[in-house]
Amino acid sequence: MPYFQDQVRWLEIAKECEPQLYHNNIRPQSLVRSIGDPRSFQGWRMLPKLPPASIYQRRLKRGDQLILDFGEHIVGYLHFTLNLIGEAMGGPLRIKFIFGEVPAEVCEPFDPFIGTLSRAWLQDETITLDTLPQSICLSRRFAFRYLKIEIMAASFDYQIQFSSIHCDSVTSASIPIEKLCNKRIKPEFQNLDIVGLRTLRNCMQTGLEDGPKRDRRLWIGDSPLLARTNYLTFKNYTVVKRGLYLFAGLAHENGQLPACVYERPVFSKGNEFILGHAALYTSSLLDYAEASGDWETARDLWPIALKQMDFVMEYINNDYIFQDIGKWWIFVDWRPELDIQTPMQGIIIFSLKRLSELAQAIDKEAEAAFARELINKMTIAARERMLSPSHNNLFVSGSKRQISWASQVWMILSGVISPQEGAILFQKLIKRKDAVKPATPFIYHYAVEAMLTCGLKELAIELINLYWGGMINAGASTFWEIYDPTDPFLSPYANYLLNSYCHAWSCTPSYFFRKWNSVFEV
Ligand code: RAM
Repeated sequence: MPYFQDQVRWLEIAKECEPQLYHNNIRPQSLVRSIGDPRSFQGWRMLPKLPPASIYQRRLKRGDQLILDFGEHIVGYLHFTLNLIGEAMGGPLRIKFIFGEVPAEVCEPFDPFIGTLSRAWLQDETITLDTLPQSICLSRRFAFRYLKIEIMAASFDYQIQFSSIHCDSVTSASIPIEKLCNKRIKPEFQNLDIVGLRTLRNCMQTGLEDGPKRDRRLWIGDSPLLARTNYLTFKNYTVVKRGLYLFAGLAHENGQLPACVYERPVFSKGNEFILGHAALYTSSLLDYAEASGDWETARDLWPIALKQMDFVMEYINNDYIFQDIGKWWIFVDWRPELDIQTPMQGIIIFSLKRLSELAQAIDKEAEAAFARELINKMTIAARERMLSPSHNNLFVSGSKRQISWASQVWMILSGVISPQEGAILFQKLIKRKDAVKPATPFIYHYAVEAMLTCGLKELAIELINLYWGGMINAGASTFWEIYDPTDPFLSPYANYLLNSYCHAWSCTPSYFFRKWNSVFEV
């Protein structure tokens, strides 16, 4: 039984909002050679070897392999034509395609496999052909920059030769990124902008995907970041609306918003529930209405935004402090040692404030009246119990009184302290070697946002250059799911090859360059 009587209608709206896909043929830019180099990201780099024409001159036999570089990260379908060199095929041809977002994926063996997610996320595909010539399109969509082709088996009496290879790339972003680049920003940020826009473009499919390699679905926590960047760049409001309705229409039987949703083969949901991310839905809804002017959607989906606060309340103890009672998944960052109490206190205060703002905008103040008192009490409690004089007046979290970036950032963004106080806090934080640092662009995004809110322009610029710029220096043409400058192999999934190297929650430099344009323009 659906919890909300409108769920079926909501799914109908999600269906109507399916965006058109735009296609573009992308050809390989060069034939490259991989070089093992401990100074390169994850130990590998590519040397441009030969111009693209040489791909079509090579005659290949059993055991041969090629690595093609498409020049930048793309998402789409591989098409190729293979010809026979020889009289006839004495035996079938077996050929393997390995797609890599980063060099290591085409240089390191996938097997024997270790990892906590499916081996099938690693992008390799083997086909067997009985006759040649043939023109083929691989049916699966791939996300890649590098393509390794291995001739696994063929009989001695023939060779093969490619006469064409291209990727039919797809996106629902209708504007070419070259047209969107913010020409007014300083030259040092131009490339960051292009990579941010490309990341978002490649994640914009018939829905917004968190990563086109993995997970190829919309996660509720990622969606506000890509939506905000989209409003200021591609301006595809319909694809965001589709996501908002999809989450609402697929609500669990107790009214909880699912943590992620799938579009195919039919609309369906994952069975997870992430408390803080569900609470932030209200903020996404308000962002959307403000950006698009579509307040009707905000009114329509108000009941589900409000309902999420029931689950939040269970986690607030009598002292108005967030207490993890262990019922649901709490995600703040991919850092296992991170204590989530203080960041969650901030996320909830922030969400309640956004709920109040939304309520005010759509005349639902009476229904959100409870939020006002809660915001005040949780704010006072945070200042009294989490701001620690014995820790140089930084916020601490949990029984071990941990100092982390996530805690300070969410205390600032939730307004528990003023921007002036936040500025002092940050100056102290950056000097603390013992503070738990973020692992993902997800939390680095909020760190930059908090710095800009506190007027710390230089610090924000430095962080963007160091973190997102660090990925570009390591070879990124799209931004990654996870990046730790001190550990290139860091992975939440016990295998860095499973990481997504085009991940939508990392596209936000392009948002900063427009939202806070005066900081970045010449
Ligand atoms: C991973 C992905 C996704 C994120 C969740 C919490 O699967 O990185 O983007 O939202 O975790």
